[in-house]
Amino acid sequence: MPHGYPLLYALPYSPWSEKARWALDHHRIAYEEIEHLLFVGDIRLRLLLKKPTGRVTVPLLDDHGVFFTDSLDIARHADEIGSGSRLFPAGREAEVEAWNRKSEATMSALRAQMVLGLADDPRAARAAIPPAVPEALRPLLVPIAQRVMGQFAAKYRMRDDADKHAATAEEGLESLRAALAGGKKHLIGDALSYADITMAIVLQGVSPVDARFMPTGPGGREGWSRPELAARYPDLIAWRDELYTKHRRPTRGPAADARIAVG
Ligand SMILES: N[C@@H](CCC(=O)N[C@@H](CS)C(=O)NCC(=O)O)C(=O)O
Repeated sequence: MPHGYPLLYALPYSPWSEKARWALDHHRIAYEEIEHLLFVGDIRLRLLLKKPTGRVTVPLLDDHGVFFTDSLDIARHADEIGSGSRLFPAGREAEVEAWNRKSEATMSALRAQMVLGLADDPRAARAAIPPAVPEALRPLLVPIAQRVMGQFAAKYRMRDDADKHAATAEEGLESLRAALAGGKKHLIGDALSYADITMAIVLQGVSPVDARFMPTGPGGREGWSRPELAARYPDLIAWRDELYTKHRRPTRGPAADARIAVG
């Protein structure tokens, strides 16, 4: 589209989409957000990108016909065109990228554990069905929910290293803790960088941030919480909460979680 704002295709509850949104918002870049829908939304992305096969994901930024197909690229683009302080400090880009790789690995492991849990355990799948669905329909929806999660697991090859997800998640959280030792507020220097953003968002899969900042997806707060990890890493959750309070504006009312349905 030649006029208007850049378009951000995003899943409201996805940590990957939140990384891109945060970078754009930090730089006070105006954009229009278009909600991605699981699976059906892929068709729209394929048409846009002229990519009939292979994996398509959100976030995707369409800045007047120039496409940015990865959250890191969107954040870099925001740094180039935006008006906020730099999220990729000069000379420290490699460190930011290393933290982003750590974030990807940790978030993917946490997501895989959650999705495989829903795909393989009918009770978990039943609990993830939105409260608004009438009781009588629930048993019918359980196998459908499990099949959808199974397809999602296949898209991201989550079963390939199923036995490693727990260790990968723990390793990511431990590195974050080590880097923040001594009460440090930032991973690089003493200002907010994309390293902070990318690692703060990992905690969405441990203990979701206040719903005023972003909603939780299928399964709600309970489905996205990992009480055993949250109990082990309260320092990291407190660090994430402080970053949000200082650097991110609430966009939604306190009861917003309740309005989000599956997909
Ligand atoms: N490396 C990509 C990964 C994005 C990614 O994994 N996105 C998932 C977030 S849950 C997605 O698009 N899910 C929706 C779908 O697969 O339909 C990025 O950082 O943008």
